[in-house]
Amino acid sequence: MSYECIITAVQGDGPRKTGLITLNRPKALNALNDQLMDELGEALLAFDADDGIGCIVLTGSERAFAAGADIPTMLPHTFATAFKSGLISKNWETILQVRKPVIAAVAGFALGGGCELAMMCDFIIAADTAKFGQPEIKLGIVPGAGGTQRLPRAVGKSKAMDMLLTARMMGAAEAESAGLVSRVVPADTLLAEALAAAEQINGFSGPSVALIKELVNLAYQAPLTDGVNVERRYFHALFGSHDQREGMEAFLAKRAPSFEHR
Ligand code: CO8
Repeated sequence: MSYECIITAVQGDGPRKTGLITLNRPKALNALNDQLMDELGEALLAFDADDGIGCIVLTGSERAFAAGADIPTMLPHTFATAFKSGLISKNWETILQVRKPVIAAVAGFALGGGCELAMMCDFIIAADTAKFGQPEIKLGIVPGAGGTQRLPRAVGKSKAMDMLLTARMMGAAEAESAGLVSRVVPADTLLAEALAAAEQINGFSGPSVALIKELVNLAYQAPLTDGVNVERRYFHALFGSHDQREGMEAFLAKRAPSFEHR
């Protein structure tokens, strides 16, 4: 598949590979327009449907993961056209349909819709150059892809209010201490670190991986007791899998497991 606003590649040496998606509108700091979001949605669903892919890494350039939704595209809209068209691409939340882990590898700016897109990934590995922010207030609008909802859940109310109301950017170290990103690495090792994390996940049993993703996301939606009950059912269910027996037998035999993702 050839795209104009993203680049896709398959990476890795193991039996399950990593789908790598690179946002590629360098002149606009990877601003997220309809075409880019439609291509991204298509690429994400294609990797999700491919049994040879275990994990997806989403990245941008050294200068920007993405500097937000495309401002020239938004400018002419009225309330009526924004509402009717669903401004902007229908594919803004396709990433939430993906059942495989999606790791954001963020260097440079992740602003507005770029920060929201990174927060829709399962975890964020940041380069020490990363800068996160929700500067929509400077444009006379509010975030539109979950920024006011996911940022407080990630960093707490006070810091989220500070960032959303003052439009200040948060550097990588602050983002890590606030819990927005899982780790910070030197910029020149960002992609290698993200691909290594993906490779590690690719080696585990696919059903375990998919269910852990589903369960952690459930922690943000369900009351604690309901989440724990669902977790217990999935825990029991995996005793019907090949990979449970293989994983435990391999541990006791002191050998590496050979998972078949079933
Ligand atoms: N949209 C379009 N083009 C952009 C964007 C953007 N968001 N950001 C930067 N660019 C372009 C600039 O216009 C410039 O283009 P040109 O060279 O043709 O003039 C080029 O990228 C380089 O940018 P700068 O010259 O400004 O570079 P600087 O290093 O001086 O500054 C910044 C970098 C700080 C990132 C600056 O460009 C900036 O502030 N950008 C805007 C950031 C912003 O406001 N983002 C939020 C946008 S609103 C949003 O994301 C809402 C999401 C809603 C989703 C709803 C889904 C349903």
